[in-house]
Amino acid sequence: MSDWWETAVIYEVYPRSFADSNGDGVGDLRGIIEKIPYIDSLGVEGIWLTPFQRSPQVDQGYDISDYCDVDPLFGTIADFDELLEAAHARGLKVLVDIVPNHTSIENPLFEAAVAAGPGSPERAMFHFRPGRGGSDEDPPNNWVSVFGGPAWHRVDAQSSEDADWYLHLFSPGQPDWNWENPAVADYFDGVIRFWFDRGVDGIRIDVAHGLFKAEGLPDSVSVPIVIDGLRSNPLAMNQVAVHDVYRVWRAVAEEYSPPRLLLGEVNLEPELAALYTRPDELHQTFAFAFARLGWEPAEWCSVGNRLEAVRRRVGAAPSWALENHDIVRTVTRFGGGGRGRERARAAIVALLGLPGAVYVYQGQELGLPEIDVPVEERADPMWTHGGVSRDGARIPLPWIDFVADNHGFSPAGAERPWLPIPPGWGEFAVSRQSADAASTLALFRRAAQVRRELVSSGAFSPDEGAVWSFDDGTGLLLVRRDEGVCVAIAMGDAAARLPDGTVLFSSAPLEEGLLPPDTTAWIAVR
Ligand code: TEU
Repeated sequence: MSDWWETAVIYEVYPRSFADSNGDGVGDLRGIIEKIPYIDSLGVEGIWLTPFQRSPQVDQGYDISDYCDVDPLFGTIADFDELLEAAHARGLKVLVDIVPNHTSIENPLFEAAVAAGPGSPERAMFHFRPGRGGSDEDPPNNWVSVFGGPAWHRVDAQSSEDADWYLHLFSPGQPDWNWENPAVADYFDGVIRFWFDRGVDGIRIDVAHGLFKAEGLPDSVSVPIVIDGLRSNPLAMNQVAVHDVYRVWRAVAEEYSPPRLLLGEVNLEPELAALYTRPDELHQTFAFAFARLGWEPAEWCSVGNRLEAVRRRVGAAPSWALENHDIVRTVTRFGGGGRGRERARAAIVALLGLPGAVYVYQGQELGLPEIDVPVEERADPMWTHGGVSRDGARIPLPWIDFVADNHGFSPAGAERPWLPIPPGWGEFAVSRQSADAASTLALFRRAAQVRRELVSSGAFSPDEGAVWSFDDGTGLLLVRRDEGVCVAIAMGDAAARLPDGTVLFSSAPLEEGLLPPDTTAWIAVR
């Protein structure tokens, strides 16, 4: 028997930007409840909700001050229960985000730690250290934060008695937990049980490769690796002890019936991420090496084969994604304009044809482009701390064509949305695309439907393998699946000859055995 998540298509909802029911310009849980029929109409198996827990919103909710409550900005815990019930009534699974690497400076435990002073047991739940030689200016070590700038913040620059700094791998509003302290593990045991007991089907674990830091917090001797503006410090991530945490969490997930899904955001190369899906750890991790790629066929192919080699060794199928709230939208990454849109359509159809789970980010089904948000409107702390702005992938969804009421994102008379809606957004509106058989939304719905039929007819085995190949001459990328289906993507500038077989689905009409450029087809090859 395979588990539901092995072949599921999951829709990522970023609550701030999905639907605003109360007119404050920020999306909320009641907005999501109203749109559950829409999510269901996409043909997906479930929803992943990014953080809506209590938070001062320094990092749009990834700075959680109470892990077991809903932020008033998004609603109440009763709203959450209603959302869960409404989703389950339609057979949709619900995943919530858990952020175990760091918390918020407004977490009462952190506030208590600050108040208790240097050397206290309260401070031992975090990483407090005096500056180098007790210095006010020189932090305890040379680590930089993922967003930029030092990874340390002085507790109280005014105090002569308190020389401590605290560690924050992300913004200063997000102090890191000290996972060496068993009290932290106990606290999170309570957190995951709280959500499992409420009936959620699984959790997405933020920065799942974080948690532990190298012993003694030594200076970093290498320059951090910077990918898309994010700094990666090997001493601060991927420490071996983190695996013990997931062994414990896996046992907890399996106390429930049915067992709850553990999905890790492990932003590491496939061979390292693989360790997190050993049989007694997480069920899935995102295929990150793939998620950030541009329209680069040779790269797709080599990453695809590396992920396949890992799958064969470890057993867990990849979880495919090309977009999320941190990544530039595919339409733009793949070249922008009409061609970028065609490629984004080809790409999502390609993902839906692959074995493994598929994660789709809200708006991807509408072909939304990345937006260059005016500097004075940017809200992302990564931007404030010197990195790139991720706001352009977080613009509120356009539900209706009319400009009024923020394109239907908000009710009548609402405040302006938390990020400005760009001119022309109505072109992408759900109402408009629902009525157009040629739209990206209509294509997505058809592809998800055909995938679902193929899954139920047994054409997607959860332990299925695939071989990726790319022909530079023809521009054709082929993914040959064990179950006799081939995913073909024409990634070059000319049409490519299709492999022999029956076409099961294509992202655009085919001509005489030829796959036009920027098109994907699924072909039954036997
Ligand atoms: O992003 C995680 C993230 O930025 C890391 O995986 C990073 O790429 C890695 O540590 C570099 O080594 C998540 C959320 O998706 C994002 O929105 C948050 O800002 C971030 O965590 C902090 O909670």
